[in-house]
Amino acid sequence: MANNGEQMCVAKGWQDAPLIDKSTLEDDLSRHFYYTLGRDKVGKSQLYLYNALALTIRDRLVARCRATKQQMHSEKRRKAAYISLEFLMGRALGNAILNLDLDEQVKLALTNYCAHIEHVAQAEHDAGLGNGGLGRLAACFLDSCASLALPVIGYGIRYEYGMFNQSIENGHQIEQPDNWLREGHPWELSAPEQAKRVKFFGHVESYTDKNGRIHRQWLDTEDVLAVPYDVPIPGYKNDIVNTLRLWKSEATDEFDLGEFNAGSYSEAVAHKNLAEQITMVLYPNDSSENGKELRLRQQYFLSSASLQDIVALWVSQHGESFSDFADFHVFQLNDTHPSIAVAELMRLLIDDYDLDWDAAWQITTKTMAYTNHTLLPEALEKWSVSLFARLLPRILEIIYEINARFLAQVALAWPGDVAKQQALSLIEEGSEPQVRMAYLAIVGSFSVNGVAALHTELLKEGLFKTFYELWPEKFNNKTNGVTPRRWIAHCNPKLTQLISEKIGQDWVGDFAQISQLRRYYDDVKFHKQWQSVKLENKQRLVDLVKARCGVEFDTSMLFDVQVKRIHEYKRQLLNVLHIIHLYDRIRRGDTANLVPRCVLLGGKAAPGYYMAKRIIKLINNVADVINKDPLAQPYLRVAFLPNYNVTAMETICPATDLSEQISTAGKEASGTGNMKFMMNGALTIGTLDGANIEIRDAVGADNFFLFGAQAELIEGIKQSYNPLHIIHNTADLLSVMQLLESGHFNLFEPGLFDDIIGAIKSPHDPWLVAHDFDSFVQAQKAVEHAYQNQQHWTQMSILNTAASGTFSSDRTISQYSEDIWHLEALTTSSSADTASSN
Ligand code: 4GP
Repeated sequence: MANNGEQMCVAKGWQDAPLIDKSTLEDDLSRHFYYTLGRDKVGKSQLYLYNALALTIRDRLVARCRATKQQMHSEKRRKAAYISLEFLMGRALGNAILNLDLDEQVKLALTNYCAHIEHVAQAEHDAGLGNGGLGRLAACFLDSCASLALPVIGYGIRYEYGMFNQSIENGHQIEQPDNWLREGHPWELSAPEQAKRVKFFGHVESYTDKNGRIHRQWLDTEDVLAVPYDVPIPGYKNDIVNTLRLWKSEATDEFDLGEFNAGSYSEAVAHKNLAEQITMVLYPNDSSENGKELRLRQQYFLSSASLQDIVALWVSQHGESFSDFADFHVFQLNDTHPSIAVAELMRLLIDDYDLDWDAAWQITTKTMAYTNHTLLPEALEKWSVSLFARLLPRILEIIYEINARFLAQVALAWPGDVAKQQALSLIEEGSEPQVRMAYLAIVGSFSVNGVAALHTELLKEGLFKTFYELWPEKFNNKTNGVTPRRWIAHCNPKLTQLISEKIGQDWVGDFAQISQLRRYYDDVKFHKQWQSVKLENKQRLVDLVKARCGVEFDTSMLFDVQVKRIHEYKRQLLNVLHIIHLYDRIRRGDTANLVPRCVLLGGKAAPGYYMAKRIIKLINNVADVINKDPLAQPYLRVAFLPNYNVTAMETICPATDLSEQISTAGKEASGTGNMKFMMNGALTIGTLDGANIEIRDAVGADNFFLFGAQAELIEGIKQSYNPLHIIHNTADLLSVMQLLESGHFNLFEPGLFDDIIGAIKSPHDPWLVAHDFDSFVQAQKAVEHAYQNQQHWTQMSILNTAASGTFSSDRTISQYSEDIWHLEALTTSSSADTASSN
């Protein structure tokens, strides 16, 4: 160290700086408010106060992040990289305050500004860098990795525009750009000196070196700079702060001066614009293929920059020997989106570091692991070979070589079976040949996992059957989880306090302990406390629904909620049919056993997904008719919450009584909303799909409202599916369909729902809406019956929370670490800061 004068000079005094204790928080806040931001008044939006507070908290994160990095890199240590095109982070402030245990100090410091944390927090924009489940899972995983002190770095894209903002106009979804960085993003720190160059276009040539070895060279490329922005990820009260590194694309040169001087201003900046386009916007499609060139560019940009980053760090620390690189690295590919990393790592090792094919392949297949998130065939990404050839010619060559060697293996396993070779080839033949990205991921990875038990089985039996026959050892299940920090401790403080009064506070960090709540199953006093927490949470949701939808919810009614992406397989349509059925009953005066309920739906539809958008319109029209009908008022209220996002869910799930998880069996890979609701004491009405099955097993069949066809029967049902027959033989459904077809919900918009009606009646309806209707209605009746006995309902609610221990992402991440990553936890020093503050 002594002979590195420069490093000494920069780091002096800070290298071993204390982690900044709690007692200076108040002073730091005013310093940032007055000096860093130059303010002396708190504005209406409290934006500056929020920024000052975020910077104050960030100081504490930075100090811990540095210490974590030192530990992570000081010795040879195995690390994981979680590579994902999506991280649906939501807001950072409240979560950071919780994890750093700064609640009290923040409250106190804010009193100087007559401000309250709940209001200040509103100034933060959601970091909506993801579409739905897959992106939010990545965010929960980062929290768990840090909380378990695991050396894991997240790699993603710093989209300028995240998930679009949704508003509802005349019942229709309207999309608006999500300019989330407009007011700055105080959490990130950029590191332009660590930027990487990513190649595109160009062509490939051979050259022979002085030893007579032939190499391939990717030449005349159009390079783009990847600039890292680091977001700190705090662990829960353990002083570990991991990093999420998000890449922003920039032009390698600001602009072409020659052209600029010649007067062609627009041409001069064109290159810059093209480069910056890559990370401009998140693609708003979940579970579906995209096929756009820009998307492939995003995928390669992320994969290349992230791998270069890791390889560069390795080389700087250990030189250019890669013999034990695979012992110290593992790359978890979040779905097929970054699966091009398989070919990119090969390219880096072979072209840049001179490894031969076999050595590079050994390393690649020992470091790559792939998670699949959906069974929907349309989500299995494919890219046209011609696009690949133009955009990434060297990568296509490598994919061809991987394929040739792989097909030789297939030929050995199934001699003479050409059909097998065609079926498994990484290249799908046809008039427009395609690269099958999921196959590339499977061939290049040592681990392939599904995200719930049923999902993994269905992958093995269906989508990836032959791969499973070839490599059964690669396949494993990792049932999803969600972080109890954000999804109870942060979003449901009242429940958190109540639970902690009973079983102590350790459950937040060690969620298996939540099962101790079972002891209070018969405790009537506890039931009352549980109910009053729910009531307060319901009031928060009532306020939100009133403010955002103008609909009056009533806390005394059952809160029935379905919030998630709008997708036909998730069957919001089935939910609407049930709502119409309830309305129909009210109109007929059949209200004897009707339990008054407020139904909330929310979620975004992919902008190009016609049916999903029509379903949103139907929900809104039905809500409108029902909410205006005085007959319905005492029994039924319906709202569609616009712009459903992470922050909205933080108010929704603590207030929910009934969680709707009603996908067609075999279609929802896992679900994670189902887990958030369960943790907060909601009961589930659901099909035997995804993680619902495990939820039901955990809480017991008596505490779960089951309905619908089972996955293994679905194909059989489809063979002779006759929805018209079902409709005519199910009085309730017939009546619902008649109401729908009469135009009752689209009086001035004739024909508006014809396509929806047609889909329900179609013998080819893949979602079997009509088939499951009656079973759904019966299960809803069981819900009503159960809700009438409030004491028993409360007991079931307590049991749901108590049984949710296994759905913590800490459990999931421990399994990833034990079975796939093989990481050793870092040393934590959770006591240090606490001691200094006391
Ligand atoms: C989702 C699945 O649809 C959901 O079942 C699962 O819980 C989640 O991933 C996390 O594993 N898939 C996507 C997607 O979000 O874009 O494919």
